Amino acid sequence: PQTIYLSDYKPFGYIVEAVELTFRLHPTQTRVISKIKFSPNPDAKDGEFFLHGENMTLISAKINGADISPEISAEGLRANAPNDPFVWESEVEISPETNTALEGLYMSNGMYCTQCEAEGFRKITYYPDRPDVMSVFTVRIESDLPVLLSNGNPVKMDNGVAEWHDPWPKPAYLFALVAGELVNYSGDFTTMSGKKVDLNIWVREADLGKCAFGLEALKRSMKWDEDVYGREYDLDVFNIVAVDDFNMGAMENKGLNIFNSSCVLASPETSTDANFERIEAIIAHEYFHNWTGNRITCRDWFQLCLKEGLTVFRDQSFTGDMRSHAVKRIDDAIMLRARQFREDQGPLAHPVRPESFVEINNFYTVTVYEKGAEVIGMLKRLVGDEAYKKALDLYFDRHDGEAATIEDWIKVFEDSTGRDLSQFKLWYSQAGTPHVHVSDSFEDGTYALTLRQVHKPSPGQDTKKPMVIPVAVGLLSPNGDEIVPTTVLELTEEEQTFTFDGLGAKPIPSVLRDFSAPVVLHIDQSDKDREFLLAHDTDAFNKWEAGRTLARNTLIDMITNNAEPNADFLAALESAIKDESLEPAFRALLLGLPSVDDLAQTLAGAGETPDPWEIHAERDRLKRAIAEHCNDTLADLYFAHQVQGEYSPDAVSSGKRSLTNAALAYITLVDGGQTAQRQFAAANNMTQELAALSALITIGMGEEELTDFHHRWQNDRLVMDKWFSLQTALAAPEDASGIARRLTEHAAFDWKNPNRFRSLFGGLTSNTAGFHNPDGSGYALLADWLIKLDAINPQTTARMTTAFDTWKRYDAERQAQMRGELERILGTENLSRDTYEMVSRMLK
Ligand code: HT7
Ligand code: ZN
Repeated sequence: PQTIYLSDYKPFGYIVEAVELTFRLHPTQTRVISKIKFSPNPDAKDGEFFLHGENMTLISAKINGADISPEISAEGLRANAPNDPFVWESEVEISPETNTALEGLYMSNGMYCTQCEAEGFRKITYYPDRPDVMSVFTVRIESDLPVLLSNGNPVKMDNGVAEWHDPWPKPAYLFALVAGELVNYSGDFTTMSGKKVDLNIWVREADLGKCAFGLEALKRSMKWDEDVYGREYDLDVFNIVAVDDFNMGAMENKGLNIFNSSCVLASPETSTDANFERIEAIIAHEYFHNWTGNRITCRDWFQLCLKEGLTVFRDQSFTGDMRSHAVKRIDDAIMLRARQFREDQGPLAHPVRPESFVEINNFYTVTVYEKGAEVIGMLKRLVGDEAYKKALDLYFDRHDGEAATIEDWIKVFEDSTGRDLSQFKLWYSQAGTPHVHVSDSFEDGTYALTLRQVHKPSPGQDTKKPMVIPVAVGLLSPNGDEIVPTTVLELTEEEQTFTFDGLGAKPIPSVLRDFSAPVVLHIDQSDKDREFLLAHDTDAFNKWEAGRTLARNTLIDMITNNAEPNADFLAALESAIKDESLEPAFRALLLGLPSVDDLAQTLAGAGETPDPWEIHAERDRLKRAIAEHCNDTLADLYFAHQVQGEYSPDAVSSGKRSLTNAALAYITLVDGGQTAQRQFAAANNMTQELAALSALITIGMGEEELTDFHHRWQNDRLVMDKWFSLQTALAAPEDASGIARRLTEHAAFDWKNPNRFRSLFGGLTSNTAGFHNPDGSGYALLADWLIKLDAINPQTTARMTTAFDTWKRYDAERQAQMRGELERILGTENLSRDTYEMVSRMLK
C-alpha cells in the first residue's frame, strides 16, 4: 500500500465553484447524478484532473455537455479537462445495502445514511475528495421514504423529492444524506443575534422517548459557544440523526450531525450517569465543530489535530463548566494516561501531527484528539486566558471559510501575543510522553526546584529536542498553608532550576498542578509528604494525585515485594473520603485504584516485566483491605449520600451516586453481596442497577440478576450492549475468554453491528488480566474475530487491533503468542489496508 507524506502536499489543480447532486435512492442501485462547476486554480502548478471514486459504476461522464471516456482505476478517474471554467456531469451507480464498511452511503435498519470523513465521499460519486477543496452544495433526494435530509437549509419538500441547499462552502467529508422512516423530537434555539433555529433529533419511533436530554444538551452547547467563544450558529435548522450501525461516536456534517445511537439516546431507565455525561459531551463536541472544523477546516488530513484537538479542548471546558472542573480534569487525566500514554509508549506512537500515513482512518487516535487537546491547554496556560481569547478571535476572523494548517494556528498566537512559539511547535512533531524529573533543595530561606526533561525514543524518532513544558507549581508550608500560590514555571531547557526566596522553612511542593502538561512526573516525595498533600493541597488535581500515587506505590510494593497494604495509606484514604467539604464525585475518584493496565504500564516503564494475573490478584487484595479497613465509613457514606426522589442526571446527583456506588463495590467484597442485591432489586435507574450488577459479578455472583437483566432488556439494543460488555469486562481472569467465546454464540451477538462487536470484545480487552490469559485463549479469540470482521468492516477492525499494542511489555510466552496472532492476522488473504497498516506497525 502507498504511503502519503505531509511534505508532498500540493493544492488541487481546480477550484470547485458549485456542486449539484441528485440521489435516486435504491438499496442496491442508487443513482448519483452530479453537476459540478470547475475552474482552474491559479495557486496550483499542476492542472491534472483526477477525481477520486471507488466501488461505483460509471454510467456517463460529460465535460461541457459532451460525452467523454475517462481513464478509470480502482482509486478514481482521470480526464483531459479544459484550462478554462467548465461543467462536469456524471452519473454513477452504487449499492448502499451491500456497503458493510459503513463508509460512504450505506444502510442501517432500512435507513440510508452517510459517513464521509475522512474519505467516504469518494464512494458516493467521482469528486476531488480532499478537505482543501471547499464548495457550496445543492442536493436533491428522490425516494419514497418519508424523511429525506441533507446539509444546510431545506429548499423544497414534495412527495418523494427533497431539495437542500448549504450556503457555506465545505469539503466533501462534511457532506451528509439521511433517508428513512424517522420521527423527530424538536425544539428551537434563538441565537445571540435573535435568529430562531429549528432543532431536531431524528430517530425511529420507538426511540422518541430517549431524545429529551440530547436536545437540551444541544441548546446548552449552542449557548455556551456564544457565551465563551462568541460563536453563533449559521443555518436555519440543526438536525441530528441517530443511527445504530456506526463506526465511531458521531459526525459533525454541516447542519446534519449523524450520531451513533449510543451517543445521543438516553433515558434514566436505560442509561447510566456516565452515559448522560458522555452524550452531553459528544453533542457539544459535534456542535462545536461547526466553527472549529466546518467554518475553518483542515488543509489536509495531517492537520487533523487542528480541528480535533481544539474541539476536544472546547468540549472538555464545556463539561467542566457544566459540571465540575476538578472532576473533569481528573477524569481526563486518567483517560489520557490509560490510553494516550499507552499509545505513546508502544509501537503505534506518533506525533500529534503525523508526517505520513497509509490509511488516514488509523490516525483518529487518542494522540491526535486527546494529546492534541492537551497541547491547546498548555498554549492557553502559557499565554494566559485573555491572550488565548484574543488569539481565538483572530483565528476565526482570519481563517473563516478556509482550510488551515497548524502553522496558521501557531501564527495567530504569535501575531496576537508577540511570542516566538517555534519551540512550542515541537509538541506537534515530537511523539512520545516527556518525562520530567524533579529535585529540590532548601538553604537560607531559598527553595530551589530543579526540573529536567527526558525524552525517550519513539518509532522513527531516536533523538528529540527539549520542549516548552508548563509546570504549574504551588508551595505549602509544613502547617498546611499555601505560601506560594499556583505559578507556571516554563521549562524550556533540558534542565532548569527555579528559586523561591524568603521562606521560613522548607516547603512541601505541589508540582504539575491541574496536570498542566501531559508528562510523566518523577518526584521523590515521601509517603508522609503525599499524605500531607492529600490532606492539604488546595489544587484538586494534585490532592487526588497524592492519593493515587500512594495507592500506586503500595500496589507496586505489594506486587514486587509481596508487601502488606500500606496502613498509612488506608488511614489517609479513610480520612479523605470522610471529608464532607469535598464533593462526592471527587471522593468517588479517590476510591478508584489504578487499573491493571495502568500498573502494567508503570512496571514496564520501570523496566520490569508485568504479570497481569499477579497484578490483578494484588489489586484485589488491596481492594479487600480497603473494604475491611474502611468498613464503617463506607457504610456511612453509602447510606448518607443516597439520592432520593426522581432520577436526574445532573452533576450533583450523579456525583452522589458515583460515591455510593464506589462504596458499594467495596461493601460487596465483605458483605456477601446483600447490599448490592438489595440495590439491584430496588433500582429505578440504570446507574443503580448496573452498579449493583457489576459489584455482584465482580465477586462471582449475579447469575440470577444477569438473567433477569437480560429478560427485561432483551429488546433494547443499547442496554443489551451493556449486558455483553459487563460479562466480558468483569469476568475473573481465568474465565474471561471462555465467557467471551460463549457469548459470541449467543443469538443476540450481531457481530456486524460495531456497537455489539465492541461491547463484547472491548469488554474482554479492557479486562487486562482476562485478555492476557497465559494460555493465549484471549488473544486467539480476538484474532479469529478480527480476521472475520476485517472482511466486512476494516475501519472498526483496525481500531480494535490496538488491543495488541502492548505485546512487547509482557513475558516471552505471552509475547510469542501475541506476535503469533498478529502474524496470523497479517497473513490473512485480502486483508484490508487499514488492518494491514496497524498490524505491520505493531510488528515493526
Ligand atoms: N470528526 C469525526 C471523526 C470521524 C468519524 C466519525 C464517525 C464515523 C467515522 C469517522 N471517521 C472519522 C468525529 C469527531 O471527531 O467528531
Ligand atoms: Zn471531532
